[in-house]
Amino acid sequence: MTPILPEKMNKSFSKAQEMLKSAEDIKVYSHNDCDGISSGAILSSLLDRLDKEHEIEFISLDKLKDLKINNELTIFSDLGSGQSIDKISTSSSRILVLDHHPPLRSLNYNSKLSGRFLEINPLFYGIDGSYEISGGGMCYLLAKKFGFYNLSWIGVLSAVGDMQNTRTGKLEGINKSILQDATNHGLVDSAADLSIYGRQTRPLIIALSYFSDVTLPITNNKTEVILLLKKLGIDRRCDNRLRTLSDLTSDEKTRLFSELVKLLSREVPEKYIKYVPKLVTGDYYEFLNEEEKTPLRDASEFSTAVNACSRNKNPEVALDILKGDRVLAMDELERLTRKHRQYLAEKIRMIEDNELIVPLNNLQYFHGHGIKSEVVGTITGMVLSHGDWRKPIIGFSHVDNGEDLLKVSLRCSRLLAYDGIHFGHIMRKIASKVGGSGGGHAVACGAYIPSKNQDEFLKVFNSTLKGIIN
Ligand SMILES: [Mn+2]
Repeated sequence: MTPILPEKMNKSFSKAQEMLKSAEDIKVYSHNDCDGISSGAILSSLLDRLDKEHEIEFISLDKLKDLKINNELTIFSDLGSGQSIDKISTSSSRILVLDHHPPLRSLNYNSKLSGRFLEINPLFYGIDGSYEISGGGMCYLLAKKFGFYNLSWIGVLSAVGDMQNTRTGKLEGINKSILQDATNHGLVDSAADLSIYGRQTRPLIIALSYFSDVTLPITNNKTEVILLLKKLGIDRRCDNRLRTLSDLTSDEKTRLFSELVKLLSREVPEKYIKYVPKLVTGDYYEFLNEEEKTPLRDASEFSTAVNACSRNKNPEVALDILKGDRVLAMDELERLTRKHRQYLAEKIRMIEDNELIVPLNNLQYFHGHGIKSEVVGTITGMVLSHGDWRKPIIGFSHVDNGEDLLKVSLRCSRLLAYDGIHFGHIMRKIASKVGGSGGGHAVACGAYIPSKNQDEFLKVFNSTLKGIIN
């Protein structure tokens, strides 16, 4: 059963549709992550098609409070609900918020404001904003009102970019109906598969060595991967190139699946064994209009590419690609992702060579001296496999804007989340306890805290996890 949009929510989208129709000068502010950039791409494509003059800007959450409203209509996408944007509204302003993060205001808040203010948030209608719809999904629902079903594939990308498929390995709720629009229009193909990152472009021997939820003999060890593939009778090459997951036959995949389940079950504590199959299976989403064996063909790989742009302060490149540029922007994307990969490899080597990971009883952490705060999260995730997968890992890095702020990132094995721990919630509580703010997903979250409170933060975090971890 695919869910139908609640009638009241549908009505709100009709109102939003009217707001768009009657405006001639529009400004869009969208979040500068994969979901936010996808949101911006959907809105910008929609406004192009409606022949509406518009400008689009990608911003981080802390920038919202300083904005000045001076366009006829201002749209906030994938942000706004958690910020006091009502404070920047004026009697002549018209504001539309399309967000899926926990709202500060109630559904009827708009009646209290002098200007026009419409906020649409799934949580007003009992719909989960973490797993059932993303910011891009909200923007697609508006585009759908105008009949633009062919933007649905970007709604799928934004959900994957926002990790909304991580609870079950599939898209759920409204995300599923967006996927259905995309498959019905021949834009996306999806089916169950092994969930190994890099389906289209990453050679299997590398993809398998990056498996990091649990440290296995093959983790960070290509020689072991080659032995494993040999044992399973899976060729690692074809037509003079290395094979990727998408090259495997279903027979080969079945063998690989059983072997991974066996390896994992040997390694994890008893209580996790029931979650093991979930670690190695998940649906893939393939964009049928993209060339095969390119990073744009697979939703997870596409979202990495979008993130590479945003983390290198170049979200416009991703926007151009999402809006259809496959020439100039592609060269720039190629350059950015290469640079991004080199940077990550260099920093991971630094962490390893200097043995920067410090173990505490219930967590482990490192101080990423000189690591850009935009990528400390990515790096934290990648060094998890060099530490102890049973504990979460926290990475710190300085934010270079003069204020003495630390960016904090946490990553952990999905097994901890399957077992019921939500680190995003824990992060939010502890960050605010030490004078910062934060939150996020169950297995990937972050915060900003005052540098001087790093020790306090670690102490509280470590003691909070006592009895929860292990
Ligand atoms: Mn989002």
